[in-house]
This record gives sequence, structure tokens and C-alpha cells, in this order.
Amino acid sequence: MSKISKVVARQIFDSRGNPTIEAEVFCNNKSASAICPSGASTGTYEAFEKRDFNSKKYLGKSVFTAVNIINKKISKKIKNQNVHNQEKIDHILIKLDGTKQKTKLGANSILAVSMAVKKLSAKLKNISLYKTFINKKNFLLPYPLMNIINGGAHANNALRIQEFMIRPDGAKNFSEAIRICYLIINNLKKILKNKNLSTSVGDEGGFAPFIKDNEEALDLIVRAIKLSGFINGKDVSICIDVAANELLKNNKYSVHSKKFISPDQTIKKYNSLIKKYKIQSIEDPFGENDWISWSKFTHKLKEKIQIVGDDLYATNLERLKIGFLKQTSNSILIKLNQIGTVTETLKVIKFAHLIGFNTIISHRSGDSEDTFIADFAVGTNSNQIKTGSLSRSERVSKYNQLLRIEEDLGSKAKMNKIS
Ligand code: 2PG
Ligand code: MG
Repeated sequence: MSKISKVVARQIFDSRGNPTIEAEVFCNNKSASAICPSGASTGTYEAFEKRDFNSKKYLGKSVFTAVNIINKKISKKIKNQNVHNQEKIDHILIKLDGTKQKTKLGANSILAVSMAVKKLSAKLKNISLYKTFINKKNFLLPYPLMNIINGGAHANNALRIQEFMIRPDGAKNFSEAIRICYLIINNLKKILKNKNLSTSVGDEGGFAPFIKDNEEALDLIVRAIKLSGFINGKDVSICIDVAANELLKNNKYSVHSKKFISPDQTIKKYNSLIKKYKIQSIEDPFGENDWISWSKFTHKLKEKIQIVGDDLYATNLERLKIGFLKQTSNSILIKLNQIGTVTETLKVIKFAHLIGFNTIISHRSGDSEDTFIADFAVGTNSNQIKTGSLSRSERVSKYNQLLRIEEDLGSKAKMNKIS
């Protein structure tokens, strides 16, 4: 008898200080809560985030309508449901909404409840959350894609590329992965200080120095890797998220400078950046509707580096299937709030693995102390996690949870493989 007795929601605040939803689900005198994150560079195909849009309250960003939806409509619908039947509960939520992009209830209301149900189910069974997803044994730890310089919509500087990241490919275990990133970040800080550049951080905890040239940022990272005693392209890989949707006008891109150039010219410039800096992973190099440029790029490069679709797929199975047919990438970024339920996200991951894609579980730029995605990355056999820098507690909390999971696994803890 594990029937849900009630669901309560409240407005709380995310890492940018914007309102967001926390949902708390109750059963057998126990409860679990989950917090919905929120993006800044959001794609058109993402599920809908319901806000009040009342400029007099919280500049339009409050979520009281969505909170009410949970407290009144959702609570009534899932009361008395078996908390262990995640698929059924998610299906009830999807049906109750009834729209393609969850515009009626809002994906933020739905997801907060869906994740809280999952957490409560694990709690009542007294098992660690990471053991309740796809994998039931042989758990592997993901490689962190650690964001160390912020640009684009995540920082108040002039960098066009949104995220400059490092991935510690040479690490034999997760603690070692964190140690490598720690050294590089702290050496980067020294380099910035010596250059009289700001060491303040952006939304995802990476430094946000006031520089405007992508290559300047990449040069700084190469220096920091070297200064830390590691080899770029071997021990550590440089990875980027262009978030090209934000740099697109009339089918031209302004990724490499302020000037808008054709997709073909953009590809050429990517090729030379990849070569020069040994970049191993590139996310959203083109816009969410530009399937042709994606295919061209992937066709040329697919054997060599990881090409990741974020806004392109929006964690949506239909879009991933199109991508598979058109061969637009070889990897997918997974964000639960792009689709809105745990069950739908799991389906996307299963399909991605079936077609040989890497899955990278991701935070949002507006995140919280909720560490659900750390467990989710391990439990879904995802070989990477992207959750910001080793700074700002909403980012570090995910890495700390992965360290706990590593400890919990003991001698069985092994790193996943990056293909
Ligand atoms: C991205 C994400 C997370 P946002 O583009 O990958 O880093 O950013 O949450 O702002 O969409
Ligand atoms: Mg992205």
C-alpha cells in the first residue's frame, strides 16, 4: 500500500534568484520534494514553462499559477495512485495536460511532481535514487563536462560562444576527474588575475572575464591545462557549447565574430578551431531548424569528435528520430525540463543508446540545490554530465552527490566510456 496522499507545491527561487517550483509528494507519512530548473538559452521546441506573466509581480516571472495547478488539479488527480508506478503517474499528468508542449499545466509543474514521485518511491523502498532508473547493476560514473568560462546568454561579457568546458578524459575515477578540473580551474584563475582580468563567475560558475574573442578564451584554457601539468587532447579535452540559436539571423551565423557569415563559412571556421585547439566535443554548432548544416558538419566530422544536439532535439523523441534519419549528430544533451516527465526522458535516453548516441545529462543555467540529475546520470548509464563549474553550490552539489555515489559503490565504482 503505497498510495500518494497529497501533493503540495510552493514558489521558491533558483540560482539566478528567479521564482521556480518545488513540489512535495506525500505517502505513508513520508515525503520527497523536487525543484524544477530553468534555462536562459531555451529552444523553441522545449516544453512550455508556465509563469504568471504579470509584470507587476516579480517582473512577470512568478509561478503562482503553476503552483496552484499542482495544489488543485494535479494533487487531486494523482491522489491514491501507487507512488511506485512512475509510468502511470506520468501518463496521467501528460493526459491531464493534453497538449503537445505541455502548455496547459506547464512542464515546470509536471516535472517537479514527476521527479518528486520518483524520489519518494526510492525513499520508501529504501534504495539510493541512482539504482532506480535503467541500470540495475554495474553502475558507471559519468565524465564531467565542466564549464570553466561562461559567455553568451550566461555572462555579461562579449564572448559569443556560450560555454567553454573541459572534460578530464584521462581520469581513472570520479574523484580524480574532479581533482583534474580543480587544478585547471585554479590555474586559470591565477592566469586571469595576472592578466588583470576579472575572476568573477557567470550563471554556471565558470569565469566570465570581459573578453570578446573565442580564441582568446581558448588560449587561456590551453595555458591553464598546460600549467596544471596535463596534455590537451589526451588527459583533458576542450569542449564547447555554441548555443548557435542565439547567433543566427537570416540563415547566417555570427559565432566567430560579430559579422554574420554563411553556414559553409561557419563550418570552415569550426574546422580550424577544432584543429587548433583539439576540441573534442561541440554542442549546438547550428540553429534548431538548420538540419542541413548539422548533417553536413556531422558527415565530415562524425568519426572524429562528439557533436551534441541540445536545442536541436530538445530531449524530444520525435526530433531525435528525425536527427537519426538525417544523421545530424552523434550525441544528445538530455534536459528533463525540455520534455517534462521522467518517463518521457527515459524513453529518449533508451532510444539514443539504441542508435549509438552518447547521452549527456545536463543542468539548466537557472538551477537549484536539487541533485536529481547526478543520480539520473549514473542510473541511465549516461557517459557524461554537464553541470557547470566547481563553483556555486547549485553546480557543486551535483558533483558532490556523484562523489557520494562513487563512495557508495566502493571498489565497484568505475568510470563510463566515451565513444
Ligand atoms: C545549454 C544550457 C545548460 P540553458 O544551453 O546547454 O548549460 O543552458 O539552461 O540556459 O539553456
Ligand atoms: Mg546547450
